[in-house]
Amino acid sequence: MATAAHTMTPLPELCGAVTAWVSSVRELTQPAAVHWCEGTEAEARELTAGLLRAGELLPLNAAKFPGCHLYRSKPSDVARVEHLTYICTRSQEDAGPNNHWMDPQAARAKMRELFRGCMRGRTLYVIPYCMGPLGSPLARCGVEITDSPYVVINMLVMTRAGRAALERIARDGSFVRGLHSIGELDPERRFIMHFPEELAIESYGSGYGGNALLGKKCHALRIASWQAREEGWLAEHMLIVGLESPRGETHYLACAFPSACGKTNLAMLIPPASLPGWRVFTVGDDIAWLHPGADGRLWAINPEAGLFGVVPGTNPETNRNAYDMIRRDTLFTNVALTADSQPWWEGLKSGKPVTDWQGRPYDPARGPAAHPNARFTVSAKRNPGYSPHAEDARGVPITALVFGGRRREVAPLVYEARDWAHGVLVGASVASETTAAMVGQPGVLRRDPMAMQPFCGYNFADYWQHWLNVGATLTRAPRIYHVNWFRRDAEGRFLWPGYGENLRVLAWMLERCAGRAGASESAIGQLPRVEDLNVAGLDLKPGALAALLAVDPALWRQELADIREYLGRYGSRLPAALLKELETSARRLG
Ligand code: SAT
Ligand code: MN
Repeated sequence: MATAAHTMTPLPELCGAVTAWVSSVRELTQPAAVHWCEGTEAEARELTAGLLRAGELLPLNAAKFPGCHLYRSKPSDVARVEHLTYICTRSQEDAGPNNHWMDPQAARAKMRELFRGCMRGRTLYVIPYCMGPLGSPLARCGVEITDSPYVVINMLVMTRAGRAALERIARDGSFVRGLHSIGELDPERRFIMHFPEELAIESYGSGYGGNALLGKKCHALRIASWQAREEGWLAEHMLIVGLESPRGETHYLACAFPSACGKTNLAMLIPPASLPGWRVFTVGDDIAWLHPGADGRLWAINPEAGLFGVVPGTNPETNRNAYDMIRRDTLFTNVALTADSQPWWEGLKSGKPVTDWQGRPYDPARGPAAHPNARFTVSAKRNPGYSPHAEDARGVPITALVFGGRRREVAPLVYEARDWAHGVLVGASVASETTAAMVGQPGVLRRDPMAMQPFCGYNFADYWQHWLNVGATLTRAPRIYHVNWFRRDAEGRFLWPGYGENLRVLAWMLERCAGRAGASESAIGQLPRVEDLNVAGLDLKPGALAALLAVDPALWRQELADIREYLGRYGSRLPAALLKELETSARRLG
């Protein structure tokens, strides 16, 4: 009997549409070789070995960090570049004031010139991938072409990539086309272009994360948000977490926070010892695809298969599971090194850096040892809390949706929206201080609706209308909440301990959804009273909880005026229902 290897069809013969596209890209980019990714472990090992031989990957201490490697980006290529990211729709209005826009023909022409001959002397890799469980009707596929083997080894972890994905593409008959080249890694010749009307992405000049792993933000959010509107679902920048209560009930929450605001930590939350009986399961840590189900509920899948998480701050106290998870078979990007080649980062609380993220002798005068946006890439299966339902084809049912930002004042610890339409306004009004996940000044407050400001592939006004439309189809819609873990006192100290203690807030939400927890009515929604939150065993400063739950009328009048001004930028396309909700809140504030 022939072995499987003998009978397997060569990848280029599986799907004519993919092969034709690869041929045209090959002609344009002139690579020295073409490699179709099978997606096997042996292939990943060979690619890793090649990168090690080329000196592009560095081995880490094999006794302490088996199977782990370090990659160092170019110092000018360490974060997403929103100012170079474009949505190229025929009509500029469709991209909206929230996106940079370029005419699709002009963008194609510009990119053609950049891509022409850019892979000479390099290998062109073809990565067929599936976002979501391979057998799920909710999953969607794409093909990334890249000349970066570092991108390939990331994509092999972050997505279901290889033969099985290509077989599904051949069955589906459609796929997102993502063309990527690192080019010269020159910030002056760097563009991340999206063509949602053609389900296409073209990215040139960066090798970093969201700019280059095209399955992630480019496909699973920008292009997918467009597909989702056409097909009646939502593609969101949300983690998905399952909480099993001491009663033995499991509920799932989908929570949106801007990049580097703790999504991975919340998705992998460790219950504090003073809250016995709770168990936490991770479904996803960054992206959720939410579909209305036949039962009137919202069902979620995680389109990703791995985590691309922020390293700094990870230690046994902040996130024990993440700390353990990244001690083997993990790819580190832009961390520092100890004398015995262990990875090191700020907030690790042990060890000492001798080499910084750029490979120089560590000198504190030059800034942090690890880059603040240093990342780990690791399979979701390495997470000890990975949900047994994370790969369910139909997804998991969502009990509550949570929006949050990083704000030192104004936003209380938590509040509950009055209903779905008010919840859409709450999501649309999210504001957050910028972080190291994007190029630019960190710590600047900006509007980041639904944490999707960098990721919505079309006009936010149409997106909010789509949210309202989806809500109207749900007979058992999730309740909607807003949280702020980052509120500070007058001295600038955090009022809330965060991390595992956030479970206290999530537990209140679940009790509210079950009709068991109290709240007090405020102009902006329902807030827990001090007695409604379980703070047993929590060492809060006197008055801290009251300060965390305070809604200052003067600050909120200003906040609502800012929100009105912001929403006004969307003109006549803005759904009237949002303004109506805003007026209701304003009237209640007086
Ligand atoms: O660079 S990524 O987009 O992958 C990470 C993030 O900013 O959320
Ligand atoms: Mn993210």
